[in-house]
This record gives sequence, structure tokens and C-alpha cells, in this order.
Amino acid sequence: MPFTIDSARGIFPETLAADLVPATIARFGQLNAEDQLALIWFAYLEMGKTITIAAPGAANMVFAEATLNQLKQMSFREQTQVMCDLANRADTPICRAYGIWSANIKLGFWYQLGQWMEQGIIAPIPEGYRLSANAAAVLQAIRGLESGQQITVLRNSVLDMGFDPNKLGSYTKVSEAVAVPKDMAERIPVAIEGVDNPTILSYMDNLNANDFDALIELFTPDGALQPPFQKPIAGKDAVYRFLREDCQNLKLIPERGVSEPAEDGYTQIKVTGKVQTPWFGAGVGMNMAWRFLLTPDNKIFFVAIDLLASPKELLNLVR
Ligand code: ECH
Ligand code: GLY
Ligand code: GLY
Ligand code: GLY
Repeated sequence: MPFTIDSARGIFPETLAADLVPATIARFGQLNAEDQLALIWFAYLEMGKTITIAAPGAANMVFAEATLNQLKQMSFREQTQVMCDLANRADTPICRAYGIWSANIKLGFWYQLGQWMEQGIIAPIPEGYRLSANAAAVLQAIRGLESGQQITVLRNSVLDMGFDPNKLGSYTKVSEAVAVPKDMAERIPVAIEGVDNPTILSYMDNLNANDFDALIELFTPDGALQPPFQKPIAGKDAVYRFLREDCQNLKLIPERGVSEPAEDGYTQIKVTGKVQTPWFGAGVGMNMAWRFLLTPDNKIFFVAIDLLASPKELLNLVR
């Protein structure tokens, strides 16, 4: 076999990912818990002026409900402590519960807390709270990002909170029910300028339709998928689990691409375009690239999904 997952990661090396995102998250992670919470609060308020976040689906909220009710009963002082514990990734029962929730449950939980903070049900960020100089600088860095990068910073900071489930030994993730695939009649196939490879088109169409059973069949048994700023998820089982847990209701809007032969009958294909998340819908179009490596029989051996550094990168199809 000419490629390993590691060597496949290097295809289309000219692709410029939004490295400011992990850099900003790393700086955010150095702040104390009070600053982290206040910073997100300020960023969230500012972003709310231009983009609207959709209420979480009821399905997401079911799993967080008991914890939310528990918080509601607490004094402001205790509530603040819980939120700081989450930011500190402390070992408490609530942080353990939070740690095994899927991404959308974690986001739905904070969405609700944000609403309740506005309504005075949950302890607010103290009036006149002054960010430290470092925190103010991180907030300023976030202001400078494009909206797709801003929501990625927000999402990843929320996902990093709570007790690290890898310290639990074995655990079962809590995630919402898997969406039913869209009816065939409702599916609108994508078209990609410069790419007519049926595997690539099926990848986009099946993901858009939440048809994860059909989607996973496009991969080789040892195939891998690398989400933005993450290590590859390797092997059909793990990719399938990821798709069902974390990839529902996305809208992929690929625009253009380039296809070229690689070693030993493999094909490498880069596609660029937009992706929308159900949380922000058409309000935020993330500038993305997909870098595929297909086997000679047109199965996906590797795909990397990158959040691009700028809209200009949408036109960068250099190999
Ligand atoms: C408040 C103050 C106290 C602290 C906190 C607060 C609340 C914060 C809240 C934040 C909510 C943030 C949200 C962010 C959502 C971001 C979603 C993103 C989605 C990106 C998805 C992509 C998908 C790419 C993929 C593709 C594939 O082909 C394969 C699969 C996959 C204010 C109370 C914390 C409420 C809701 C960025 C890019 C295209 C890899 C998935
Ligand atoms: N050029 C490789 C990457 O964006 O990760
Ligand atoms: N509101 C977006 C979601 O529940 O996934
Ligand atoms: N940033 C999207 C994901 O990792 O699911």
C-alpha cells in the first residue's frame, strides 16, 4: 500500500487552515475560570448582534435537563462555583456528567444557561467585571476572526470543559438520537465545478441527508476522517460512531475542486466550499476544504476537513 494515514494527511500541503483558531483556544485555556466565563459571555453578546443562534432541539435538552434543574435550585454563589468547576475541568459529579455528553448536548446546556443568565435565573457575570489584560487580548483576537472561526473557538472552548472522560477508564458517551435520513425525494444533489467523481458527490449528498449508513460504505475498512484541528479518526467503526454522534444536520455546500492521480492508482481530490451548522444555519458559512485520498476502486482511504484561513483559500486548488 503506497499510503499510510500519516502520509495521507500531507496531501495538498498548500492548504492554509485557520491556525488562529487553535492558537486562540490555547491562549483562552491559559486564563482563569472567571475570565474564561466572562470572556465567553462578552464574545457571545457581541456576536449575538450580528448572528442568531438557533435554540437547541428538544432532543438535545433531555439529557441535560436533570443537571439544569439541579443548577436552577442552587444559590447564585453555588451556580457560579459549578460554572467555574466546568471551566476548570474539576472532578465533581456535574463535571463528570458533562464530560460524557456529546458536543450538541454540551452546547445546548450552555445555551440554556445563557438564556437563564439573561433572565436572572442563573448567576450573571458580575456587573462591571473587568477582564484581565490577557483575557482582554484574547477577546480582541476573537473579534478579529471571521464568524466561522469565532463559532469554532466558542464550540471548542465549550467542548474542552468538564471532567476529561478519558480519565474515567471506560465510559459510554451520551448523545441525542440519530436523525432519520432524509427522504430520497427531498434530497438535492450537490454539483462541484471540476469534480464529477461519484464517491465525492455521494459523500456530500449522504452527509447532507444524514444518511450515515450509506456514507460509511464509501470508506475502506481502515479509512480515516480528520475533523478540523483534530487527529484522524481511523477505522470504519470509529468514523461511523463519529458521524452518528457529531455530524447531524450539517449543510455542505461544496463549490469547486480539483482531481489528480496519486501513486499506485490512487486519486487525490481537493474540494472547497461552505459548511453550515444547524446552530447558525445560513447565518454563518464556514469556509472549508475537503482533502480526499481515494483508493483505485474509489473508496475513501482518507479525508481531512479543514476550516480555511480566509475566503481567498476557497480558490486555492494548488497541489
Ligand atoms: C455563556 C457564558 C458562560 C460560558 C458559556 C456561555 C455559552 C456559550 C454558548 C456557545 C455556543 C456555541 C455554539 C457553537 C457552534 C459551533 C458549530 C460549529 C460547527 C462546525 C461544523 C463543521 C463540520 C464539519 C464536518 C464536515 C464533514 O465533511 C465531516 C464531518 C465534519 C454565554 C452562557 C460557555 C451557548 C452553538 C463550529 C465544520 C464538513 C468534520 C463534522
Ligand atoms: N496542509 C495540511 C493541513 O492543512 O493540515
Ligand atoms: N440547534 C442545533 C442543534 O440542535 O443541533
Ligand atoms: N469542528 C467540527 C467537528 O469537529 O465536529
